[in-house]
Amino acid sequence: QGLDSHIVIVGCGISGLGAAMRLVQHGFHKVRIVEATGRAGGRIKTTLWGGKFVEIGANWIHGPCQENPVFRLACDYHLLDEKSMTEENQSIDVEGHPPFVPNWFTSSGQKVSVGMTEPASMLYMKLLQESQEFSVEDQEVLPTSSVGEFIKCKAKQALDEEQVDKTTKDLKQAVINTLLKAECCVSGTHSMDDVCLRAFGMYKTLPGLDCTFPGGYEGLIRCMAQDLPKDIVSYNKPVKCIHWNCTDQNSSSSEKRLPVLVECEDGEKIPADHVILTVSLGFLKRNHKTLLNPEIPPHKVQSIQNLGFGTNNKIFLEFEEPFWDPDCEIIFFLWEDEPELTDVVSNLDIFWMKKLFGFTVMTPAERYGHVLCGWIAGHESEHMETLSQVELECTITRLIRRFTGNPTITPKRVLRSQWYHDPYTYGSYTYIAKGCSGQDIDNLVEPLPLKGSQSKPLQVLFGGEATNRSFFSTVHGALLAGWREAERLISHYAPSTFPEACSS
Ligand code: 6YU
Repeated sequence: QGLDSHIVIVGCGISGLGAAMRLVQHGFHKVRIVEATGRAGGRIKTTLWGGKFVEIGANWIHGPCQENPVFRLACDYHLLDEKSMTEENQSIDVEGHPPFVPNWFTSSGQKVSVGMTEPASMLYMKLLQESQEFSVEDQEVLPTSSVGEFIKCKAKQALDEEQVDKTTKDLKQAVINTLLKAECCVSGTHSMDDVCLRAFGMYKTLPGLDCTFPGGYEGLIRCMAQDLPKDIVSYNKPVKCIHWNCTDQNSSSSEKRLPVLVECEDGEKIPADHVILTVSLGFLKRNHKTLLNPEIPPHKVQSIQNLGFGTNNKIFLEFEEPFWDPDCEIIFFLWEDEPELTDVVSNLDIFWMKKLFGFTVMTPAERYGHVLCGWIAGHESEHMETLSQVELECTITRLIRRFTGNPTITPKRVLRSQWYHDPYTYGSYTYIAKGCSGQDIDNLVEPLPLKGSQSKPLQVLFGGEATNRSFFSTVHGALLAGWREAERLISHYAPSTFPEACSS
């Protein structure tokens, strides 16, 4: 009888697709995915740019090892290159920070040797490591409430204690500022001062040296979609409101028996026994008041508001010739005029570009040519999205000329992502904001109606990247969250077969 349940999945990102695959594999045959846009993948988005595949959204499989379900799927679908699949690659453990070979450039147009930047980089990495070691369970009073304050406070102490000249000290401070801005991109936050110190260790890294998809991340989405029954996804169908605990007077008699009615923007109302909601936390923050009727209970709303959802964008640049070393994998820009330890800029309109910490080099060059991927997080990134293409190109060109000291260098092509202004995402990914804890994620996950209610259970379930306690902000976190909610329904209807409902 359970297999006849009508299940609507809202959102065709990897979480929604993963939930659908799991349900269909277990015999549920009335599963439908409703997607607001005209494509599958959500924040996995590959585009062809000048004849090359570039990733507008997710870039890497973070921690490609057997424990990572995205890696396993990608291997099964033969989407990775040989090197990424080797035992050796899977066993390298870099704890989330791949050891990219760097080139450092300063705002006065100098290239600085790695030897000169290394002491500050090592101090920074040591402090970052320390900031991950506070335990969520530990009740001790923390030195600061945020990761940013902790790193800046400790770094300042270390720099003050050192007997070095002002130039050396300023260079070290500039290195730490650049690495803090890079960390804003990793965490998807405006400032590391907004990221909770107590919960920073909650995010778990997996072994394996991060790898990419030679044919684009979206190839994974295409393979997953092909494994689903035809026409299971309805595209260009934004959901307006999910009516739950529902006794809609206007519905026909057959619809009346179902407790949920999914109202779409185009007027269609889809009756359902269960809905799995996989929209981004950014979308929920903006729309939670109207997306569910009755409204989401106050403690869940509080957690939606408290958890962080920030912006991280990319700016791709293509050059005729590289200005970086042949072995360079990452380029860092050092601003020499910042008077203090900081990861934010003072005037967005004028100085937004100071937040761009640098570029990763797209490798191998035989595949990409000479392409860099710039990274910029926070409100500065949101501001960058509003600029015209011409203004963006002019500013970026000036920036590159200044840092390389080459007054004629010009990128051939510039392409950016604009995740904050995407009306079905509103940002990039989740972070655990100051004052938050894993409890906020647990609150978000809690299905509706809440436990103890007399109504039909499991009417609205919550998936998506933001609902994964250990792997929020990632593709594998999103996939596991989709599977978790599918398994919640499977075990609801066949408790003896699936005693463990929530495994992630
Ligand atoms: C990863 C990576 N990566 C870069 C950038 C971004 C992200 N991530 P989706 O949003 O995909 O799907 C929801 C769907 O719902 C969508 O299709 C909507 O259109 C639809 N929808 C919305 N409203 C609707 C409505 N009303 N009706 C119907 N449909 C509706 N992850 O593993 N590797 O390299 C990166 C990166 C620029 C933007 C990433 C990366 C994040 C993933 O992309 C993201 O989590 C998943 O794709 C989300 O899938 P989903 O299905 O949940 O939602 C210590 C500590 C620090 C913690 N962080 C460290 C990890 C670092 C994270 N790495 C990120 C870095 C990059 C570069």
